[in-house]
Amino acid sequence: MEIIRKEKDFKREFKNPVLTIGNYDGVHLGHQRIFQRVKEKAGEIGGQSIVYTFEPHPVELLAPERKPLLITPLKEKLILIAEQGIDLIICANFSPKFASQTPEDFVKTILYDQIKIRQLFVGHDYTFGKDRRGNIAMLMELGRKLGFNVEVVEAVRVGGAVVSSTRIRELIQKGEMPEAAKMLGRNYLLAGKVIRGHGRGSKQLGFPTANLRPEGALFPRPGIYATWAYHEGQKYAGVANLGWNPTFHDRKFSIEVHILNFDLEIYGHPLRVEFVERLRDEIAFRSPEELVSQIKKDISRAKNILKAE
Ligand code: RBF
Ligand code: MG
Repeated sequence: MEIIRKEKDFKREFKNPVLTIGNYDGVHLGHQRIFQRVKEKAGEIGGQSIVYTFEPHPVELLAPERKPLLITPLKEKLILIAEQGIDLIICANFSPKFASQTPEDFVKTILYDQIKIRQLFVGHDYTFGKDRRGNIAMLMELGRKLGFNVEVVEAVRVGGAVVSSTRIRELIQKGEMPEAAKMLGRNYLLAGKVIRGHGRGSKQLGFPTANLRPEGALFPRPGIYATWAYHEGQKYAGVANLGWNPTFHDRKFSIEVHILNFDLEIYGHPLRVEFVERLRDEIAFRSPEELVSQIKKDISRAKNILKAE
């Protein structure tokens, strides 16, 4: 797998390129189906499988007030796409100049003249370019004219509902993690670095927490969660709290994870946290002791859910 981010690097020979284009925020089951089709086709014609995506998200540049919270910040997105077994990711810089191209020019000069695509796959609802003029009908027309195939990949449904990034964002923000996971094809996760908290978890409560400074900004609904944490390739069960620690009258929102069977100092280290199931709301307890006894119950429920010790 290779990632190309500089325009000068697109200017090379690709072998029978089979390409899909999209924002691909979430790398959800619908996206995954498209990637599988791209790989299959590339296999059939002995070509390279390519995902063409953008950074920043086009909406960020064109309509920042409507900018969605990303399900997967760039780094995460690239890792997840790479895990799909795609040969090459082209991540184009979505600049004002880039945005000023007409959809026809983009397809002709970049996809056709430069990359020389043989086959293009797009999602069922794909549109691009100014006023969304770039759409499936236009791509098919251009494909006929220039000489490449266009195939539309149908939506994936989970329990009758179409898998979409918008729906997944909603589920995450409602704390409905199992439902979000069904559409993502994986648990929702936040990746980031461990930062210093109050130190109160370990000193006062006996339940130390790793406080996460996440790369992304789409947080599950505040509350207590059963989690998996990944640190240096190891997977640990745990419980997380997203909230304001009202028992201690803290004001700052924090994301903290108590990792089970773990006693390393990991300030400054990268950590990934998967949110598996929401357990309850955060509450203001009358005393730290009451909070501690509730945390013990949270841990035992989390172990049950995660089938972990
Ligand atoms: N703080 C609260 O004020 N109310 C809570 O309901 C609460 N629940 C928690 C549940 C778990 C599993 C964990 C790990 C922490 C919880 N906390 C809660 C946060 C706690 O106040 C915090 O970890 C310490 O104050 C250290 O920052
Ligand atoms: Mg802490």
